[in-house]
Amino acid sequence: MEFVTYEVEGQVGIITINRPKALNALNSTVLEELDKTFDDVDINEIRALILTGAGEKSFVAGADIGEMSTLTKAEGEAFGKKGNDVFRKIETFPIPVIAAINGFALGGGCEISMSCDIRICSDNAVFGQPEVGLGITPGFGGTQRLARIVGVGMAKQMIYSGRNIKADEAYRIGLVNAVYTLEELMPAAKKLAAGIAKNAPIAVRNCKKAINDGLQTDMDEAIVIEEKLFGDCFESYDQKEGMAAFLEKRKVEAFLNK
Ligand code: DAK
Repeated sequence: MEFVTYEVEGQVGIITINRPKALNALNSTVLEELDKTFDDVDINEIRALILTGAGEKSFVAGADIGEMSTLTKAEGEAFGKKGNDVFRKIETFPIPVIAAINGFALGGGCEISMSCDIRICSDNAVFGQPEVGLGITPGFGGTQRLARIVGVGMAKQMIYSGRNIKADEAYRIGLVNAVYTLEELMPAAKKLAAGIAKNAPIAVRNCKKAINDGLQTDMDEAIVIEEKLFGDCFESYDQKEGMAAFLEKRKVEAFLNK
């Protein structure tokens, strides 16, 4: 691949958007390669993913403005769909995805981080939805996901003003869960991923689905969604092993994803 790399460390996969000359901006090729990379992840082996950007300056500085500048309405729609399909794939991916945000996360960069389950960032990170200054609306889910994560009032302020915010403010409003120095960011992401990877994979997967699906509906339906996914864990090897280990006062030998 030209712009995306994928490495495996134990049960953790690390996906890096690697186009540092353009601050990892998302062009069509990056989006296609990301799509293929997620398709190729072995979800029987990998239990958590980290998404990050190459270099020390930028996670993703947005969709590629050069490529977008000449799009027709139809091409703009097709580009938007390409991005939205990848972002939705990340959001609904069966295993958790941690965004390790190492610098600029603007426009599509902020949006791709919001399609991940968990966001942590370096202290040089900058977040923003500057699209209105370019004559467009956020087009990769920003108007929807930002409001769900930080609340309607703050999302409207950020989107209408197009003002960037720094890491400390992103932390204060709940856009990221933690801030680290650049050097500490990847070790922290790997530690977090390893902490997820050691738990029962079917249970973690069902938690993600329960939270995501439940948020799309009212509480009565959401509770039914949770009940079904809770029930789905039973009779699995991992459920039996997890409970047996507790009752026998020993450590879990291994969760086997079955
Ligand atoms: N696209 C293309 N190239 C970019 C880029 C981007 N978003 N951001 C940076 N680059 C390139 C620069 O052009 C420059 O390339 P060269 O001139 O060296 O060839 C190189 O990266 C380094 O950038 P700078 O020289 O500008 O670096 P600085 O440190 O001075 O500034 C910056 C860094 C991040 C503040 C600045 O580069 C910047 O403001 N970048 C643009 C940030 C931005 O506005 N991002 C939002 C893009 S809009 C849609 C779906 C989605 C979207 C739209 C439509 N549809 C449904 C159709 C999404 C839109 C967006 O994301």
